[in-house]
This record gives sequence, structure tokens and C-alpha cells, in this order.
Amino acid sequence: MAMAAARAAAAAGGPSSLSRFRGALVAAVLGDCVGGEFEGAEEVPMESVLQHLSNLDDETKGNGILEYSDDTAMARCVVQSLLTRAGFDEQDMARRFAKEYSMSPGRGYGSGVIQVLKKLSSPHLSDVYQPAKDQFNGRGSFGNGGAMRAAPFALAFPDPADVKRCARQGAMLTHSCSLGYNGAVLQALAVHLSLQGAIDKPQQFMSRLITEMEVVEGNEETRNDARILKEAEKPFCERLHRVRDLMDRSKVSIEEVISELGNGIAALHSVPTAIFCVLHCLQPRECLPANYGGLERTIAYSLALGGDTDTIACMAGAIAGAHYGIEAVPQSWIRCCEGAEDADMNAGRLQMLYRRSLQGGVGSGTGERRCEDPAESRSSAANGFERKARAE
Ligand code: R7I
Ligand code: MG
Repeated sequence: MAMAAARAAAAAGGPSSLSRFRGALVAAVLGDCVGGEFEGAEEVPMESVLQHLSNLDDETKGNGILEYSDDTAMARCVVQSLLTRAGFDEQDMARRFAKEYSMSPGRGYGSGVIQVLKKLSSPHLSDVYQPAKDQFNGRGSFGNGGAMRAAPFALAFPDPADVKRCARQGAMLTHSCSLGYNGAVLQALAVHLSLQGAIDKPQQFMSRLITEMEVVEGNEETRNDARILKEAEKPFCERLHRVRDLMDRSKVSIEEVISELGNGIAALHSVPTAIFCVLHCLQPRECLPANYGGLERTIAYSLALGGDTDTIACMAGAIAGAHYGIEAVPQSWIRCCEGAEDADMNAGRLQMLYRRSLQGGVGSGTGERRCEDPAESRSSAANGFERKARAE
């Protein structure tokens, strides 16, 4: 068992290898595409999941292309914006979200976020963060829509401080409740650490996530939102402790996972769940085929939880893909999923951006901010051009 895990990790290459970038971006798309089949289902028998996945191998049974949903549609906007602007530019990203929605509104967007996307398309909008702030009587959305598109931030910036700041602000374009945007920060951090090979030591990986989130959630905004929503003082930290408890148990049922962590559309009820799916599937499991590798196990297990299957599988896919690398992704799955090949090409481009930062190129801290505070960033269109010019 340990040998197989070591072999899988070795195949992914060293920290921040191209294989890990490709695995993360591609497996996120696969999770979204294959997860659509069970979205919203209360109970999903594992046999149905395995049947669905085995159809992908059989070209005669395959249903052709499985379409991606809003998860991938928005993640593609994030990727394109980061690449085009060579960094985070909230005006550009907001414009891309709005345009993508207007061109393809039937991708299964959350019912609330649609109002934000419509407002973001207005040419008269002066503050791109305002529409999100107006949601839900001014409290903002706690949905997982910010988290589902957070992985590319981890693939664009090597510095965890940038990953956290940009994932937060990228999420705040649609999700201004701390229980929404902190979910995006957690998801991006999980992908960031996975990219470094941190999941080789699962307990330490969890400790690092908890330590980071203690700081992320240690502020008045989080405390207020948590109080209003009757959650623990640091909601994501509390859930991560639950993940750790479940990891330590020799047996855990799907019902227990759902009741402890959730499987719903709130970021709090889905990001820690996705992290658990990855960690639980590091080893072979009785309920899953012995010939499945870790990435296949992770996706299959995520679907068997039911609920918001496409988004949980998308987030788990990104974290697992960064751990196992592209070699772990079945070719037949890539063939069947809309947008998977595109994601594969963009992964290489993101790695170039990431490396330029490491080498002191783009946004290397030479007085230029890679990711600004919303209050300071009103005039960021000019900054965006500056960033691009320096990158070239
Ligand atoms: O978060 P979001 O972009 O989408 C979440 C999920 C993802 O799985 C997508 O793939 C899609 O299927 O839906 O969309 P939002 O509309 O911001 O939030 C999703 C839902 O969460 C809303 O439609 C509400 O039902 C609920 N919600 C809230 N309900 C009450 N009060 C989010 N925030 C609140 C709130 O503050
Ligand atoms: Mg979804």
C-alpha cells in the first residue's frame, strides 16, 4: 500500500512539476463534468457511480461529451484573466465573469449569483465588488461559487500570501460573506500545499491548513458572520478539526461524512468535505475498485456523497490532481469531458507565470503589488496594464 502511494507520488514529479499543474487543472474539470450526473441527488449508490465512470471507458456506451458547468466556466475566466493580465486584475476578471454568463447562461449557476453577474455587465458600474456586497440583504453569499474556481490562484502564484489574498478577492467579486470567500482561501491553500507535495504527509498537511486558517479566520468580519449564521467562532477551522477526527478513524460511513462535514452548496459544507475526500482516498478503500488509482478513487468517492457532487468533485479533483499529477488521469475521462484538453494547455501557461514570479519577474515584490486590497484597487486598470507590460 505504501509502495503504491510512493509510486503515485513519484509519478507526479517534484514540487510544482508540470505534471502537478496539469493534474490540478484537468482533474478539476473532470470532477465538474462527471459530477453533473448526480448533482442534487440525496443518495447515490456507489454502483451507479462506478457504472457512470466505466461508461467513460467504453466508447460504444459513452454519451459523448460531458458538458462542464459554472464551476469550470468561471475557473476558465479566472485562468484567462490571470494569464492575460499576468496577475490579478479584478476589473478584467469581473468583466470576464459577466461576459461568460451572458454568452452561456445555462451552465447551472447558483440562483443568487446570477443577479451579481448581470450587474457586473453594466458599463456604469464603478465598484466591481459592490454587486456581491448587495446579496442576501447585504450579508453576501456563503455559497461555494468562490471556492469552486479558486484553484487557478494556487497555480499562478508561488507565494502563499498572494494565493490567499488573490483567492479571497477573486471570490469577493461574487461572494462577500466571509463564509464564502474564506472557503475559496482554504481551497486555494489546499491546492497550493498539494502542489508542493505536502499531501505525502497528510497529518502535517492538515496541521498546516489549520494553522493558516486560524490566521485567516482571526478577524472581526469572520466572528460577526459566524455569530449571525450560528456557526463556531472560526467555522472553517472547526470543520478542519472534524476532518482530522474522521481521518483518524479506521472506518467511516458515507452517512457520517455527510452529517459531520456536509455535501451542500455552502462553502462551509463542501470545501472541508472535498479535502476529506482526497485524504480518505489516499489508500485503497473496500467500496472502490482495486484497479482504481488515487485520483479515480477521489472522484468516485466525491460523487457517492451526493449533494453538490459536481462542485465537491471539482474541488477534490483540483487538490488530488496537484498531488498525483496528470499521469494519474485516465485518458478516456479527458476525452469525454468538455474543456479538459483546454485546461491541460492552460496549465503549462500558468506554470510559466508561476515560474516568472519565482525568478523575480512578474509581480516579484519590487514595489508592485500582485494583489491589492479592494479599497486600494479602484484604479487598478492602469496597474493591470503595467503588470502586463512588465511581464513581456
Ligand atoms: O455560490 P454560488 O455561485 O453557487 C453555488 C453552487 C455551486 O455548486 C454551483 O455549481 C451551483 O450549482 O450552485 O451561488 P450563490 O447563488 O451565491 O449561492 C448558492 C445558494 O446558496 C443560493 O442560491 C442560496 O440558496 C444559498 N445562499 C444563501 N442563502 C441564504 N443566505 C448563499 N448565501 C446565502 C445567504 O446568505
Ligand atoms: Mg455545483
